[in-house]
Amino acid sequence: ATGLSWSWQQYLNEQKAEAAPPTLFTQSFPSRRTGFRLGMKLEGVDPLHPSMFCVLTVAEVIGCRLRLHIDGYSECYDFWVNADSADIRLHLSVCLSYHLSVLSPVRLPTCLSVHLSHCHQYKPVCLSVHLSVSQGCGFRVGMKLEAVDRKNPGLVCVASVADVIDDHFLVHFDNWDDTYDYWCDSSSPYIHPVGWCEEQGRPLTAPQGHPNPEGFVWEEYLQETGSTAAPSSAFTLRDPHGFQVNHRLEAVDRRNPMLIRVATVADTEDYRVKVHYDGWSTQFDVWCDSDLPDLHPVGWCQRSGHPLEPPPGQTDRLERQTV
Ligand code: MLY
Repeated sequence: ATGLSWSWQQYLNEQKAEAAPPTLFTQSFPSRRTGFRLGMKLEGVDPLHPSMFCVLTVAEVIGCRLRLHIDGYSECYDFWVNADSADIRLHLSVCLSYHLSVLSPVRLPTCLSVHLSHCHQYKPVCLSVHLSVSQGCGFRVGMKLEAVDRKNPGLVCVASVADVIDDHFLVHFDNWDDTYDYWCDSSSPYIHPVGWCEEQGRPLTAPQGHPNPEGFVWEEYLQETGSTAAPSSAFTLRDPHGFQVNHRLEAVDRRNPMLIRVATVADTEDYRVKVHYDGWSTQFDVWCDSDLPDLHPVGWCQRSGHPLEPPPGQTDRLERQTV
C-alpha cells in the first residue's frame, strides 16, 4: 500500500514485454498453505545420488519452498524444493507406502507432512529403495534404452531402467556410478529406444569397460546381459514447449537457489530455455529444461508468499519516486 513494492505490471509495461503464459509451466500456482514446518522429517531423493532415498529434515521454509537437509551430512548438501512439487509428492507417497509395508505400524498422515515420530527410528544413512510397482508406464526395471548423459549432453549412452515409481523411472548408465542417474517419464526428450543412434547415424557410448566399445552390438549385449529393450511404444516424446524469447518469468537463481529473480527467456530450443536474470550480465544466463520446477510464472512469488528479487537498481528507483 506504500507503493514501495516493485510492480510486475508496471515493469512489463515499461519493458513492453509479456509474461510467459502460466500454462507453459509445470509448476502451477500454489493452491494452499504448505503443511511443512521446521524440523519435520521426510524422505526424498538425494539430488547428487538420485538412486538413493534419504532421511531429510525441513531446515527452512520460505513461502511454499523448503530447504531440505540430508540427515547426517554437511549443510553444504542442503537443497531447495517446492513443497507442492510432483517430485516430493511422488517420493513421499512411495516412502509412506514403503513404511506401511515394511515398517508398519505407521499412520498415514492426511497432508504431506511426516512427523518426526514416523522417522526417528532411522539412522542417518541413505536408504536405497527399489520398488517396481509400475502400472503407469511401459518401462520395467532392467529394460535397456539409449539415453542422453545429462552431465555430458553430447553423449547418448547405453542405459537401463534402474527403478520405476508410478509413471517415473530412474535412468542408469551401464557400468557407471549412480551420480549420472536421473528420474524422468516416458515423454522425456533425453531417452530413445535401442537402435536410435544407429538410425540417426550418431555414435552410441558403450557401457564403461566394454571390450570393444567401437563395435558395440545391441543384439549381443542384450543376450549377454539377459535383458530386453524397452519397447519403442513406451516412448511418448512430449511436444516442444511454448516459451518465446522475451517472455518474462520468475526463476530460481542457479547460484543462490534461496533467491527467485525477475527473469527473461533469452533463447529457446525445443525442450530448453535460456534464462536471463533481468539487470544482470548475460554471463549469468543459464540454459534449463523447460519443465524445471524452478521456473515460475509471473505472480508466483506473491501468491506463495516468497520474496521476489527485482532487477538490481529497480527498488532504488521506486523508492525515489515515492519520496
Ligand atoms: N569425462 C567423463 C565422461 C563420463 C561419461 C559418463 N557417462 C557415459 C555416464 C569421465 O570420464 O568421467
